[in-house]
Amino acid sequence: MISKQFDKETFKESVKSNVRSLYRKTIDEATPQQIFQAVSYAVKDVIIDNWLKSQKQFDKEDPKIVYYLSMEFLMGRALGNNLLNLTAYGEVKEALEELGFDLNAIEDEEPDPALGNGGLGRLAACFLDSLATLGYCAYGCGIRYHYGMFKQEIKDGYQIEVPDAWLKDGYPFELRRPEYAKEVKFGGHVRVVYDPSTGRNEFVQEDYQSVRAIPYDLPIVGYNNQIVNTLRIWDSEAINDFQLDSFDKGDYRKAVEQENLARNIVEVLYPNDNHYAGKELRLKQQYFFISASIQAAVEKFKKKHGDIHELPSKVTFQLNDTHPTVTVAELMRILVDEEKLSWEDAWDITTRTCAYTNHTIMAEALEKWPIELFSRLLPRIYQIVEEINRRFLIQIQQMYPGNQEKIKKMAIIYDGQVKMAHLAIAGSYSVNGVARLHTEILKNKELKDFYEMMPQKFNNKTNGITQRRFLLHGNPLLADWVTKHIGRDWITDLSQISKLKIYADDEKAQQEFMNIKYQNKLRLAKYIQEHNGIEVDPRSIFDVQVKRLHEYKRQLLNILHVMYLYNKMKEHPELDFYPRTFIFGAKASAGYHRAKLIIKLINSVADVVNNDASIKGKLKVVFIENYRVSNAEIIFAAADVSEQISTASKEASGTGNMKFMLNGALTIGTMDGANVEIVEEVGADNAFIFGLSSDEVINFEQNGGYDPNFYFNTDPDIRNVLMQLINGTFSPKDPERFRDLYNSLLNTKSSDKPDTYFTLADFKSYAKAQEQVEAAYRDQRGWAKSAILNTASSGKFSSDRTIQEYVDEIWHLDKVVVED
Ligand code: H2P
Repeated sequence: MISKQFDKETFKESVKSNVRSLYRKTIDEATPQQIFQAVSYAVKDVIIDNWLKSQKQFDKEDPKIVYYLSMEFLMGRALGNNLLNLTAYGEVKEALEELGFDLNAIEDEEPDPALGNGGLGRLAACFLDSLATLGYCAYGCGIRYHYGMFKQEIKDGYQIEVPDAWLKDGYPFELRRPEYAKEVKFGGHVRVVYDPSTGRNEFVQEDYQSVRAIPYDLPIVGYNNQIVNTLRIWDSEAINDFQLDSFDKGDYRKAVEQENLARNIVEVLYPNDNHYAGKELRLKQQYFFISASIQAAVEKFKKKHGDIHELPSKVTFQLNDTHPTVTVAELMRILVDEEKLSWEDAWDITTRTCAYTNHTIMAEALEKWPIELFSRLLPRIYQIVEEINRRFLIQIQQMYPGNQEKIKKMAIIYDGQVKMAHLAIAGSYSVNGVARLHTEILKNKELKDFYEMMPQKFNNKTNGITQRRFLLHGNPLLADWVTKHIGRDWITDLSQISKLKIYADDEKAQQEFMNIKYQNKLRLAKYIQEHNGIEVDPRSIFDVQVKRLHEYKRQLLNILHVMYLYNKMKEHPELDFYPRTFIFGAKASAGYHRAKLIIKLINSVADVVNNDASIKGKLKVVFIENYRVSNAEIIFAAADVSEQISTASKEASGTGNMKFMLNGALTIGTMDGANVEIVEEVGADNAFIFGLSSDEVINFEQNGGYDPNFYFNTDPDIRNVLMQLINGTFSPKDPERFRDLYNSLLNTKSSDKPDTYFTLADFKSYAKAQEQVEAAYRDQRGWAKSAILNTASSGKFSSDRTIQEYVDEIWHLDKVVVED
């Protein structure tokens, strides 16, 4: 593909000339960062050709478009991924070698665009990759945060948040598109004017502040198909920069305010997942990017189509969680106020255009805006939500006459609050969960009333991940091995990977597979040595838990078990322990004190364990600083064991679990989220399942009966580990340091509700499953077989499969082929 578009020599010239024109340097004078920039611009040049071609083809064929609306896109680095998808990686690597550069080192110069927190944002990124690869026309719409997810530094075992100025050197892959700027209005009040000529009331927003939303487009390169889609992230600028005439008119304050508003809106991503903080600026961010995106989408539609009623057949707005839910009201505003449609017409169009994905059942994630804030910031939008609510309540009453309970539970506006999930459900034609179990819980519990009223809207779309980033790019050794055995088709059709199953029992294949794992463990061990100064044994079991730090994900259970193992080793030096390296990577939200304390605990345990010569290096604990997409690729490739140990029912799906599986790690996990489907695919013999089921957890939640003290009183191992949290074993200078964690597990003080994550209930079955892990690993052939079967059974978990299901069952998009 690449040879058709450029040859090596042209590419080399292009890199040289970029260095010259961008930096007035020759390539031997340029810094590594400058080389990265020059190479990226050369690659962008190639992408632009395909981008233009794709747009022409879209123009010609006029396919239906999905707008994936998301506050977060956790893209990770683009250079390597773009080269792979252009199928130019090898040739560019060679070209750069000829210039004296190492492509891997150049890739490391790229800032990791971290415009997301965790799974939700990374899912959006995988979806864009799959949409382009499958040949569907799609826009990602989001925010160009100037500071994405913070950089995590570990100082004295504690997390420190450092701002991540990812734009400071300029980001070569983005394209500023001022010609598509949109105005977005906040505040003021709405004046109702009767227009006798039409007999309609017109709603005029006055005394508002506004900002100009400027789109920046990032190319999303499909794999080997010349399709390039667009991720459009919006920046904001003041409408009237400092103007003297404002000053004269006494509007000085307003001018400054608008300037500040514009600056603040896109400044920073809220570092909170599964948690709603109720901050005014967050609602501003939401309306800002939604208003701009919907305006642009409607405008684009109207360029080609005369009748706005056709919108649902040409456009879907997919709401990634409730964060973009103002879409429902903004589209109504455009249709009613600007397109002058009747309410009924507008509602019909809106509810056939919007679709909503739910990503969590965590109560603290539910967005509920106080009416006062919502109506002050978005006065016209609030009026529209009120009217949607009024009509929705009538519908509920018609269905359940006299049932006040239903109104209370389902109203969009209730108790002084605007409930975004209810608005999303009322305004969408599809409501989906992200794994089968999660969708069942939505239908039978969390959203039961809505499901009973409108069952036809509900459906499941089990998450997926892109094998192109998480195998082809992240694990080149295994990718080559897979290709050698089954050909290249898996790259765009992961179901093909099941062909590897016939090698599971083959001794040579097993050895090769384990040898590749070993090479990847060496690569990670080197990274850990360089970044943590800890030496780990690549022959030990690499047991990994990487994901955001949250109590429900239960990193605490993991580290308590490490403490328990350590105690056992000390008490029974005669026992034969298989060497184990427990690897953690996690960011904690800045204000989430308990999560940060868990990080400190992990590091404190690491300090003691790693420096205790008596255990002969058989147990190591590593906390990898600043876990993010780029180091994730290295980590997944090197894992033997994948820790997926959330409290059953709490993890909607998980996607890290899928990345581990693809790379041949065996799961130790609860029957939660997509783990259920993973085990179904690979077989229970090739995973280690433990703990309460989601039904048991829900039963405890509804009927009580969980008493952590029972475990504390009856199990000496558990008591011992818990006592170590408050007797200074891991914090000799401050024995009280981990008291809060102790309390959280036993609830002796903080609240009368026992630990809602049921950590102690699962402790012993977890420890038992870990014993099985160790026993299984001793049988190297058996382990290799299971590892191969994990990779071979991961076909279902490609985001290509997920996207095709969205297309078939929700979006109904048309496939586009770009011809030469
Ligand atoms: C969330 C859920 C995950 C899910 C992911 C994508 C919000 O991600 O908790 O279970 O897989 O969305 O649907 P996370 O916890 O990683 O921030």
